[in-house]
Amino acid sequence: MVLEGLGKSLRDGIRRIAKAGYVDRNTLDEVIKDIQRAMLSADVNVKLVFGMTENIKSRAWDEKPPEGLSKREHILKIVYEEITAALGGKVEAKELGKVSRIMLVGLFGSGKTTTCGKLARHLKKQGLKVALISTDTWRPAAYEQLKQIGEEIDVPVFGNPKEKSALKVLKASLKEAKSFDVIIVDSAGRDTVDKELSKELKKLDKEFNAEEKLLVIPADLGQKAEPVAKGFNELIGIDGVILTKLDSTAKGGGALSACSSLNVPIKFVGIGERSEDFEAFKPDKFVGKLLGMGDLESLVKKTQEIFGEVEEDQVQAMLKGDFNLKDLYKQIEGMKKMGPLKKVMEMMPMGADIPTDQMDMSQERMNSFMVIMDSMTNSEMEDSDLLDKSRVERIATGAGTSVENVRTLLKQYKMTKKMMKRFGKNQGSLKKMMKNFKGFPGM
Ligand SMILES: Nc1nc2c(ncn2[C@@H]2O[C@H](COP(=O)(O)OP(=O)(O)OP(=O)(O)O)[C@@H](O)[C@H]2O)c(=O)[nH]1
Ligand SMILES: [Mg+2]
Repeated sequence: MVLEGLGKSLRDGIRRIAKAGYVDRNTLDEVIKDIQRAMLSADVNVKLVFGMTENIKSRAWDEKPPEGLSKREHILKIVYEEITAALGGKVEAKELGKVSRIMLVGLFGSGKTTTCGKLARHLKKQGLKVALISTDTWRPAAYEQLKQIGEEIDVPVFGNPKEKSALKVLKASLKEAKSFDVIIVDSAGRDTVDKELSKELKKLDKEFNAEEKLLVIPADLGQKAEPVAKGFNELIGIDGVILTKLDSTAKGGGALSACSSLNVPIKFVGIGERSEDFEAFKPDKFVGKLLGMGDLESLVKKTQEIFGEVEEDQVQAMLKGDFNLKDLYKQIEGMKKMGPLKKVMEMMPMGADIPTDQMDMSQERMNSFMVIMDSMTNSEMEDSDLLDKSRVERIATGAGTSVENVRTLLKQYKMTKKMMKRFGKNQGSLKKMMKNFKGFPGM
């Protein structure tokens, strides 16, 4: 889970407000203290944290709840809004839309090259013909690194590992990449925002005339993201930020709020090393997820992406507990493509509270489960109640495994089904709650 520590503390706070029949000043003060502590340990700037908590306090007691909202719900809404504002909510990034020339810039090791691949994959999935150009003539094997990433996602990469002038590489590559819808240029990093970097980037930018200059910043910089973003903005002017490595730091809150306070929109976040670990950044959704409000929209989208033919009403049916072994089979197939179930569950309301060992499934286990299910008949897959002792024995023999392994699979299936149902229920109450919160952005 991204920003796990911050998320947990914020969820605890929210839960305390939600649970309280009546929110008095003491309760709110205590919750605010917890929120302050959590934000500070996520490296959010002290002034910003205090500003935010002052806002919560004054709004909570001064503002009259809008019609239809209880005082408690109103306070929850205020807390949500103020946290969103602090963590990037001031500037909502516009969709990239129709851009054809994108350049990624940033310091050494910030994740530029990896992010080029992620962004290319993201745009390719929108049906665009994407090409990558490596202009990094500094880092040894920079071209090869991008080339390999390009091969993984099936996107052509242009460049010339033998040429020392970045500008020459760019000029030649642009000729080759003429027929593509979108061109993404990877640039070389430096230790600091210095003159030399500025000179090179300016030259490249003049030639390329990027429509989107995106600054790649690693989230582990925390508050130090601010001078970096400022520096790059002054040097070459940036259109937005891609915040990487949000998965591997507790300081992400600092980086998020730093960009927000500079009025630089965060357009995407990187949440892992794989090319699919990448998301468009929507502050309200992001904070909704942190606060455990779930994000059903993305879940359904992701599920559709993986299961292709599964329709939303089927997802809804699964959430109601209508989930048979065929669905589990498809789910395992999907999981093999996208990583552990845990990630999907994190997108669900309160998903982060599920003990992680309950959903750990190794590749080996997934394979063995699939082999077992391959030995079942169609009607057994549809109705697991048919699986009596003799059928289980037959299946074990057919799959070349033990009866115990077949039982483990059935146990796992029942647990998943139960979990799905539980989430389904949560979703219902969540929707009801959201209905009352008419003012919630994006919900
Ligand atoms: N966990 C995690 N790791 C990431 C993420 N993005 C990039 N990385 C890792 O960060 C390291 C550096 O990434 P690169 O893409 O090579 O960074 P770069 O900015 O191109 O580096 P230079 O070209 O040397 O300046 C690699 O090990 C990546 O796998 C992310 O979102 N999460
Ligand atoms: Mg690089």
